[in-house]
Amino acid sequence: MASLKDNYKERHLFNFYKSWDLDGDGWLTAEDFMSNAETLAVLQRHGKWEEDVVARWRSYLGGWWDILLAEATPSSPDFSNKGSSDRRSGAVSFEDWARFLKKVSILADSYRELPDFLKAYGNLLFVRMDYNKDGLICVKDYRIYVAKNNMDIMRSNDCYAFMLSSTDLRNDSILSRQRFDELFYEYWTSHHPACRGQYILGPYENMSL
Ligand SMILES: [Ca+2]
Ligand SMILES: [Ca+2]
Repeated sequence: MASLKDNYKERHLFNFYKSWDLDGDGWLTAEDFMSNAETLAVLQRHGKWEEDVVARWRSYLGGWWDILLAEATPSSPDFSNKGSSDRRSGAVSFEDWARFLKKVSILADSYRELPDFLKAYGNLLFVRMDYNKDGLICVKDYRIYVAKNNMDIMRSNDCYAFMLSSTDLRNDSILSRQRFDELFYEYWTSHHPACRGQYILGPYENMSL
């Protein structure tokens, strides 16, 4: 089922547009992050809008946005001026995002060394995915997560099975938090076409532009 070509770009394109660029204009902005914060706040309160909860999430994701903008835009010393003519200030393109992730893959050797906002995102993902709150991820948790996020439910069993190592199989096909972190780290950093972590954020579709 896994494609043997480099699926790195495909999964990151899917994630960029589906999870972050909420207005679909091809740029990540503070407004996208605020929309995301509001969605998460309402989800946390089971569909209710509560101003203090929304404010808390806005502040939280605002912090993520500040880190991303500082790290990913060409004004930082790591970037050349190439492509600066079509830049939007205060916005992050997919190319910026990809460069940021390349830097992450060079600098981080494990989950613990990922940038703080990606680790915060990992924590949030784990909490949201662990539907029955037992501190573990099983295929049922994963299926519910995939369904709730309008991803391809028909592929969820296969994608989950793909992520399991022989040790996970011996552990009743259940992912510990440590294994989740390993898969999450692989998702962001591995270019290996068969990297198990490619589905930890859910099944993705081909979005090659
Ligand atoms: Ca946008
Ligand atoms: Ca669970």
